[in-house]
Amino acid sequence: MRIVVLAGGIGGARFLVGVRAYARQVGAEVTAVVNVGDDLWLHGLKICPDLDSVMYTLGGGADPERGWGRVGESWTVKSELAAYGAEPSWFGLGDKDIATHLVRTTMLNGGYPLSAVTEALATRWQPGVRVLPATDERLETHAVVDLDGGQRAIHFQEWWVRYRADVPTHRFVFVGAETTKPAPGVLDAISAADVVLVAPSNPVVSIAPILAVPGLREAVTDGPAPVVGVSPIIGGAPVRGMADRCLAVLGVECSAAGVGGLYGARSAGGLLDGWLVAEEDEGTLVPEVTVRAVPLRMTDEAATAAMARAAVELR
Ligand code: GDP
Ligand code: FO1
Ligand code: CA
Repeated sequence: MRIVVLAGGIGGARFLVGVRAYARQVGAEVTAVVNVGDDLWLHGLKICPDLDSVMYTLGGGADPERGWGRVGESWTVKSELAAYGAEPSWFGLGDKDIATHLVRTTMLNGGYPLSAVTEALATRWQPGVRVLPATDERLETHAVVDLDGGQRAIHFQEWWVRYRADVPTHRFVFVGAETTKPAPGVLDAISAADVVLVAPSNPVVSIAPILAVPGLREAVTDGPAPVVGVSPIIGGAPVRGMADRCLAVLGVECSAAGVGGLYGARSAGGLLDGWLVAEEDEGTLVPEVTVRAVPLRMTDEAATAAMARAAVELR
């Protein structure tokens, strides 16, 4: 069996740990197609938060409390940058993490595409699943906000980290998306898949930018594989993060039904055939989508593998 997972950062990464465990039980191959809309250039370095969350988490090197960056991190470079007054001061790079960005940036400057760089970095981390960026090209999520008396578009990281999503926001824009194409391997993986899983990632700023890559959404919706999503919202709230604020920008209710409806039924021009919701959300209805309620808290690998199994079996 071949499983493709559309994934953002922490929710995607933790889900992939369970999908990998399930895949080992049944002898399946897993390909993760990961959001790049959060990516940014900082201090001359290319940072890919969601790809790194996936790689570090699957490789056993992620910080479990923060959910991003490396475990056992030190912050010498960050404090040295602060001593120079180097901006932005609101985004902190750890020393160990910086090594990743140095290797990545050197390879990108040497002409390698992000997908090849990601594969090279994975040689160290051995994630056990194929990790592909959604696209090799620049696609940046920006938020259109009211700031300093005017309307401005700011980078997703500035919106999320600096303003904590707490600024009047009109919409999100996936800058550059229209001229990107899926990274090598993405369309082949989708067309060869037996099932496409949508991880319990932020639907607005993790999954939507993946689907904004021209041709990618169509490959999923028009492809042979059933599409099953897993709700990141339990009992009307995100398990962590600020998906509630992101959904509010779209005018979508923060609930399993709200997100299921946002994705919509594949049979009605949307994305999903199946929608896995939490036990707490039993009775959730999404028109023309098969909904099932199971435990959805990714507390450990076994619990998450059971989620992956339930998702695959919903197809
Ligand atoms: P980010 O890019 O680091 O923000 O991570 P993602 O977009 O991949 O995932 C963020 C989402 O993961 C949030 O909306 C959370 O609600 C969701 N999430 C985190 N832990 C859990 C969990 O244990 N179960 C479920 N169902 N969702 C979770
Ligand atoms: N999130 C923060 O809240 N503050 C930070 O200083 C920060 C630094 C950072 C550095 C590298 C990296 O890969 C991720 C980092 N994040 C930080 C997380 C990042 O903002 C994530 O994209 C968001 O949490 C949403 O996906
Ligand atoms: Ca993200």
